[in-house]
Amino acid sequence: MTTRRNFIGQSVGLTVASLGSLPSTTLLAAPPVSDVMTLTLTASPSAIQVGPDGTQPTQLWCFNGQFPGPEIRLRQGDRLRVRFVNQLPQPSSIHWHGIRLPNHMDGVPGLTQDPVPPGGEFIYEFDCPDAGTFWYHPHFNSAEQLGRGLIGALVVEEQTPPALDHDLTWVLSDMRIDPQGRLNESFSNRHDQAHAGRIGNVVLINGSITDRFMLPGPSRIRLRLIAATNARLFELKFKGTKDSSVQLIAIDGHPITPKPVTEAIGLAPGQRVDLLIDLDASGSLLIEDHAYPRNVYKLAEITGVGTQQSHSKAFKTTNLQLADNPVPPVARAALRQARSVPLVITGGAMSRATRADGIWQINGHAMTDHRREDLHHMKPNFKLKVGEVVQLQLDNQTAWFHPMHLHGVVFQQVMADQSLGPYRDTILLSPGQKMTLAMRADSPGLWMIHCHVLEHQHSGLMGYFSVES
Ligand SMILES: [Cu+2]
Repeated sequence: MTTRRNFIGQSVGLTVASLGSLPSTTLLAAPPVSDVMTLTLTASPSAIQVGPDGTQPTQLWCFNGQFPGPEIRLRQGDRLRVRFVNQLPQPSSIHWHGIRLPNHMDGVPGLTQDPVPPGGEFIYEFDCPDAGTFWYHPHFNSAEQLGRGLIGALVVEEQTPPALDHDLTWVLSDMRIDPQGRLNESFSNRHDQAHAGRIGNVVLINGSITDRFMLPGPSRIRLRLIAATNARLFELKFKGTKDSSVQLIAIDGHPITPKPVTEAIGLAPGQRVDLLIDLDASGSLLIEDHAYPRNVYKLAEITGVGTQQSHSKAFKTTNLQLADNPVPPVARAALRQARSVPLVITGGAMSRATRADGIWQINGHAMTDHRREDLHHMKPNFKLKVGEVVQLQLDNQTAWFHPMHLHGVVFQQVMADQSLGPYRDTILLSPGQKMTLAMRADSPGLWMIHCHVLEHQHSGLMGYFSVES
């Protein structure tokens, strides 16, 4: 079994995180009651150690000098006000992935705002209507800007957060570095664009290769996983000691009926899951990633240490059903009458559809940049009225995986029996897969639809839809 302590594929030992250095641990601390959370996020270059022992600090781009950027935590219904300062050598922006917000706050240069130039600033201000696990990142030259480290967690807590021992966030990312710790700067090269994207050789949890976490047991843990990689997929298997259990409680921020995790959980770039882990006093939970069968590795091990009077014992048999978010439901009748919109994905290696203007296409069109001049001659992929329900017929005619992300909305997969799957904002299409999504347009504006493999996005796999009031 490979671990992450060294470059993936090499054998290694263990790093132990003492309890004091656990990343992003909140011990039942309620956030201060506030209606508006105000902060500044400054994007700038920083050198941070991300590689194994013996490597040099890696030259990254960071929010507030941190990698990942600071975790933003606020309460459902609260307003977030962020002063974004761009100290990068190129334009940038911030997109608030999964947050249902007004279009002009969505952070997409050329579509919802002008790019924020080097030395420039922009104020983002919006309410957070949904509780859940979200994240933020630039939406300009994304393959490079996220690949250099500009990612961060955005956690919206429930009005009455459930009683837990620990509420942990793990921002999962990867980096492509050399044995000295230098970042490979061949961002969005043609090979990565046409194949599976930029997959790194170190996998990081909250920016660290630490793979062992000790928690006082027994304990009940909410673990928020955010796939913030450029391209790497995860297929996580959980192996717990007999009195430990893992339940899936939310997908892309939105609650589901809790269900025991009995098989691998897939997590593609952009996606999130919330897990409820009951950890025995001296139990342990091993998390392995099986996404790439030739490179199975240990992502992490969580171990219970000592004995504490935990909430866990009492809560162990209780379910944790989180309250639904205020998403307007898709009515059955509306869905039956809904228009079908085809979204055919073509291109990539092993395809004859690869062309000079872009490697990938949606309905035959490649959108490769966020420049306004590019958008002038690009029509929206489809147009909706506010409140309109639509069936999106996705058809992946390529040999590659594509996690498709829609801005400004959540959607549900229409299953074979016509039932609707969980709310999501990003869904993974397998090679050759067809899929129907039900979606209701709620907010006017121009909204992106794109692959969250950022090298695919950069080489054509994006478009947009308009919602008119
Ligand atoms: Cu893709």
